[in-house]
Amino acid sequence: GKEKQVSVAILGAGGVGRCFLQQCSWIIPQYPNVSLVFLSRSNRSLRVPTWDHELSLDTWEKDLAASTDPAPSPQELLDWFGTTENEIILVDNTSSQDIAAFYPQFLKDQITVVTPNKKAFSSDLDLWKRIVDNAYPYNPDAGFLYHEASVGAGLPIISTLKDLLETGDEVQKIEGVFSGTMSFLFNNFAPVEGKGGKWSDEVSKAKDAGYTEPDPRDDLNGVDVARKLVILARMVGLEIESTSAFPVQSLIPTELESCSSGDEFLERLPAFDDEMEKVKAKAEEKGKVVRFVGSIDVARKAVEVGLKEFDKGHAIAGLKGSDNIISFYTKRYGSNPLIVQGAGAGGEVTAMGVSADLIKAIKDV
Ligand code: NHO
Repeated sequence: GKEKQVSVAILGAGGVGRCFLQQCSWIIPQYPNVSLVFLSRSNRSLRVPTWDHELSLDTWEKDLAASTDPAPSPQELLDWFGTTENEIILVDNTSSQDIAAFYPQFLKDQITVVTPNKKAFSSDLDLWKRIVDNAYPYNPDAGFLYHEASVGAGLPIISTLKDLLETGDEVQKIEGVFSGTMSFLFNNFAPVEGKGGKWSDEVSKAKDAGYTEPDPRDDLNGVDVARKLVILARMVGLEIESTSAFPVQSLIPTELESCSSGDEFLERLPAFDDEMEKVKAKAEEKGKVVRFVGSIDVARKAVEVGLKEFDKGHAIAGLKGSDNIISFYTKRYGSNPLIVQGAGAGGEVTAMGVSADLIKAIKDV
């Protein structure tokens, strides 16, 4: 609302968090009633001394580095929020399971939560139910919840699905390329035209471009795609227990499953390039290309994640860069699905999903 004082607390200043803070330095000054009051990363935090102060969006990096305050626990944060009448918007740019597990308490205490963190919505079903039950509108007195960037970065996937459902459409199937990393890898490793690069080289490039999760194995094992499908499947009413409740194809060679770090994994990956070459050649023999896709068949209650071969003329085969493409097949749209396509990974576009949610939250609280 316009009259209320709104205090924004931001957790996490990594790849997405930094870009988000940059975007905030443009957004927040446009709203005179909104100020930044808290900022943390895993080992440090900064907070305003009293609620009428605000943190600087120009010098946050230096200020945070100079701070000696550790990051508070979620309970400590909640207690601190309890000392003001201001509306609080909590932005969780971490990938912390502990923070995600605390969303129900934040929401119940009328804290609004904005996040790209997939863990809250794709871990066990019980946590998801407690989050939904404790958020507006199921609990009319609770905080609002926004997580557009948890699927498709800044693309309107969650909001489109919500609009379809809330206007009474019947969603029959959702399918597409849900991983910016996988899209980048296959578009470059097995392009429609030309030979394509070496698998392990492309994996390193995706990591350097900031497309991958902090550990690239979280993308290659299919779990990142599985998480996004769990989020969407639950929204359409399928009670999926977890990402292990359906088949997920992993692209991690068995021998490398036990690597102790992402770096060790990247070092040893070139020895397995031949295996991926065989997958590429098999599709090529049929005039096709291979892509990593996910689908939700609502009537069959079936979720699937893995490699599939596509004709070279197919929209999925022709994707570029780190683009996602997601098709919603519904009763209203008939045989021509509603399609959303565009960049699906990386700090800037993911932060945009979070920033756009922040603006919605500022208007709603
Ligand atoms: P980083 O760079 O590891 O940053 C995490 C930050 O959180 C660090 O500053 C760390 O110090 C801080 N932190 C951790 N625990 C904390 C705690 N308890 N208290 C305070 N701070 C804490 O991770 P990213 O890349 O910035 O990601 C942040 C979140 O956004 C994660 O939950 C991630 O899953 C989510 N996210 C990222 C991306 C992306 O492109 N990087 C996307 C979506 C969501 O659309 C993107 C996507 O799906 C990418 C995917 N890999 C794909 O499709 O290929």
